[in-house]
Amino acid sequence: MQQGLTLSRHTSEYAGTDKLRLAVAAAIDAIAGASIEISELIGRGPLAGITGEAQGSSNADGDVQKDLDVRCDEMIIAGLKKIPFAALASEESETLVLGDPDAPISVAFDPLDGSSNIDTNMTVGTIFSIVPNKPGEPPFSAPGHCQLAAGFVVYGPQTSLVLSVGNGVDIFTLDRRDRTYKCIREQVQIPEHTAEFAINASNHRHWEQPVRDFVEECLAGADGPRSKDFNMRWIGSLVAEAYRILTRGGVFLYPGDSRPGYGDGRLRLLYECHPMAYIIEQAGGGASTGRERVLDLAAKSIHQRAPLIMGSVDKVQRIEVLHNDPAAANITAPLFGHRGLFRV
Ligand code: AFP
Repeated sequence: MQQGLTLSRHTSEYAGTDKLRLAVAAAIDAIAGASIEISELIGRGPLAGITGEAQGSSNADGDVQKDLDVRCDEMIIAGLKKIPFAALASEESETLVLGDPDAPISVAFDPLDGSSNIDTNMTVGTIFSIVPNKPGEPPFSAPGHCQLAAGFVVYGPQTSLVLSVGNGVDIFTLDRRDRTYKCIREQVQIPEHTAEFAINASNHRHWEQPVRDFVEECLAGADGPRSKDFNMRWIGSLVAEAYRILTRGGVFLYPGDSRPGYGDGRLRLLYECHPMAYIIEQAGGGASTGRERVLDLAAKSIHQRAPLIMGSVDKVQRIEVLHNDPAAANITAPLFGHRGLFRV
C-alpha cells in the first residue's frame, strides 16, 4: 500500500466484489465518516456547546454519560443505519440496536472512549469491532478471534484511524484540507523490548499478587530481575495507550482487582478488549487476561467486562507466567514493606 493511499481506496481494494467484505468495508467507511464529524465537534469543544458535563444519565455499566458520549453515539448510529447490519452494540446503549437479521455483519463500538478526559482537553477515541452475523446464533456470541475487522480512532493532535481487516495493521491520518483519511503507516509492528508499562498505580492495594509482582519487577529497574529501568505512563484513555504501544511498544494493564465490580477490571469485552486485542495481535503483540488469550473469550452479555493486558509479547508473556506460576516471581527482597514498594 503506498503512503497517502486513502482509506476509502484501501477498503475498496480489500472488498473487491466479495459480498461479506463489501459489508465490512461499508461499515468501516460509515464509522470513518462519522469520526470526521466527531473530530470536528471535539475540536470545537465549548465553542460547539460541548461541556463534558454529565447528562444526569448513566450507561449500562453505570458510567456517567457526558454530553459528548451521547452525541457521538448518535452520530455513529446514524452513519451505520445507512448500511446493512444485523445488530449494533454500543457502550452507550443498554440494549442492542437491531437491524436486518439476514445482514452479513454486526458492529460493536465504544463511541467515545476516555470521555472523562473531555473537559481536560485530553485525547479520546472511538473503538469498533466488526463481526460476522450467523443466522440462528445470538449476535456477538462468538469468540473474539472471529472478528472480521477492528479499529479505533484517536482524536488527538492528529485524528488517526488504526485499522486491521485481518492482514496486519495500517494507520490513516485525517487530512483536514479535504477531509479524507490518508495512510501514514502500513503493516505496523509493535517494538518488542520497550521498557515501558501503563497501569493505574492507585489501585495497587487491590491488585492480585502476580500484577504486584510484575510492577515490582519493573520498579526494581536495573537493580532488579529485569536488569533495566522502566518508564511508566497512565493516560486514562485506552486509545491513547494503544496508539503509543503501536508506536513504541510497552505493555498496558487493566487487570481485575478486588474492588467491588472490578473482578474483571473496567474494560468491556465486546467493544474495548476484543477490538484492541485484535489490533495488537495483528501488529505482532500479545493480549491476555493474565491467564488466557483475550481473543479466545466469547461474551455472555453485551456489556461484560474482561481484564486486558496488551502490548509487547515478552511483557505479556511474563505477566502470564507470573499468573500461572507464582514461584516465578523474582522479587524476594521487598524494597519497602511486605513484598512491595508500597506498604500494603
Ligand atoms: P471513560 O471512558 O469513562 O473515561 O473510561 C476510560 C477507560 O475505559 C479507558 O479508556 C481507560 O484506559 C480507563 O477507563 C481508565 O480507567 P481508570 O479511570 O480507572 O484509570
